[in-house]
Amino acid sequence: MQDSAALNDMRLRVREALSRVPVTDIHTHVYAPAFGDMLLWGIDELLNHHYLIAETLRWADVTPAEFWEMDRRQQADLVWKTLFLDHSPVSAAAEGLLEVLRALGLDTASRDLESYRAFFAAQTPEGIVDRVFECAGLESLVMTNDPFDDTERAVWESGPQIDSRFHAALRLDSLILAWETNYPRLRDWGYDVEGPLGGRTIPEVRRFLHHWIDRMEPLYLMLSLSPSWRFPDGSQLNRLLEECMLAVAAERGLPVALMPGCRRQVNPDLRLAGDSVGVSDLASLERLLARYPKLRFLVTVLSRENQYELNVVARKFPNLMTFGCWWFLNIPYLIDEMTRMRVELLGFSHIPHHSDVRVVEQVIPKWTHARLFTEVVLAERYAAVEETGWKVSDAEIERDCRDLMGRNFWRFIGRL
Ligand code: HDL
Ligand code: ZN
Repeated sequence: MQDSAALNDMRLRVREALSRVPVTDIHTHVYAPAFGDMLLWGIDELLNHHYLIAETLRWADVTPAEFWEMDRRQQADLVWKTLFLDHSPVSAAAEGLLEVLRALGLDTASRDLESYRAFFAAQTPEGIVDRVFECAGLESLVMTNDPFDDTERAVWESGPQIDSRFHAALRLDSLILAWETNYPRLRDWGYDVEGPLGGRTIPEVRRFLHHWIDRMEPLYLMLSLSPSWRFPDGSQLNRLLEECMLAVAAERGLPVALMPGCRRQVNPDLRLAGDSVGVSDLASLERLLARYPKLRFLVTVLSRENQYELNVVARKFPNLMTFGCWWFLNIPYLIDEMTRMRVELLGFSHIPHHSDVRVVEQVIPKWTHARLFTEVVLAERYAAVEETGWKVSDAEIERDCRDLMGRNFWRFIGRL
C-alpha cells in the first residue's frame, strides 16, 4: 500500500507538470470562427448537446418529434428544467455544463438561466474561443471536416482565413460508409465514378481525396467503422478503404484515424443522439495493421469491452497509436479505468485523451477531467517506481506529461 504522504506529494508534482504542458485536442467537432454558425457556443447550444437531449428524453413527457418541433431556446429550457431542476445534474454531461459556467465566472448556485443567457449574449465567437482555450489550457485542436457537408464545403471553397489553433482532419464516412447515397454527388462535381466501383472510379476517388487534401491540409484522414466491420472481406467498403483512403494516405504521407464500434442510428428519432455502440473485431484491425506496416494508424474504439484488446494490439503494432476515451467512454469512471490500463500496458506510448466536443466551451470540463485522471494514475505509478528506490525528476515528469498531452500526437504524425 503506498505511503499517502509520498502519494500526495507526487500528485502535486504531476499536477504542476500537467498545468505547464501544452495540450493538443486531437479529435473534436468544433469549427474555427471562420466557419460561422458551424462553430457552436453559448448556453443554449451547451444545453442542446445531443448527450443531454438523450438524457432529457428519458424523463420528459414529450416525444422526440414534439421535441424537434420546439425552437432551440424551448429545447434548452426543457433540458434545463428536466436535468438540472427536476433532477440533480449528476451525469457527466450535465455536471460538465456546470463546470463550464463556473470556469467562465458564472454563479451556478443562482440557477438563473436567463443570467447565463445574458452573459453569453454579450460575448463574441472569437472572444469565447480565446477564453475557452485559456481556461482549458488548450494550445490547438483538430476539427472534423466533411466535404459532403454543403455548408462546410462552401466555406472551404471561399478560401477561409482559419485560426491557426484549429487544424483540419478529412473525415471520410460520407464517402466510404455512405457510398451508394453519395457517389452521384461525386459525378455532379465532375468525378467519373460508378456505383459498383468500375471504370475509372478508383483513380477518380483518389483525385477527389487529393483535391480535398490540397484544400484542407488535414493532419490525418479519418473514418469511423461499424462493429460489424471485418477485414479483409472483399467488400466495397474495404476496396474504398484500401484502394482509395489508404493508398492516398500513403502517397501523401498522412496518418489514418480509424474509429471502430459505432452503430449508427439505432434510434433515428433521436437524430444525432440516435447512435449506439457495439463490440468490434480487433483481429480485423490487426490484419490491417500487419498489411500496412508503413502506414500510421490513430485508433480509438467505442466499446469498453474492446479497450483491453486494443492495448494488447498496440503492444504488437508500433504503427498503431491508441487515442482518447471516445464518446460514451468519456465519463470519470471509465477515463480512470482506461488511463490505468494504458499506462500499465503501454507506459507513455499512447494518447490518453481527446474531447470529441461539439460545443467549444465543453473542452473546459473535458480537459479538467483529463488532467485529473492523468494526475491520479501517473502519481500512483511514479510513487510505485520510487518505492523501488528509483528517483523521478520533475523534468522527467514534465517530459512524460508533454508526451501524453500533445507531443506523442505530433511526433506520431511526423510533424515534430
Ligand atoms: O463519429 C464520431 O466522431 C463521434 O464522435 C460522433 O460525432 C458522436 O456523435 C459524438 O459527438 N461523440 O462525442
Ligand atoms: Zn467524434
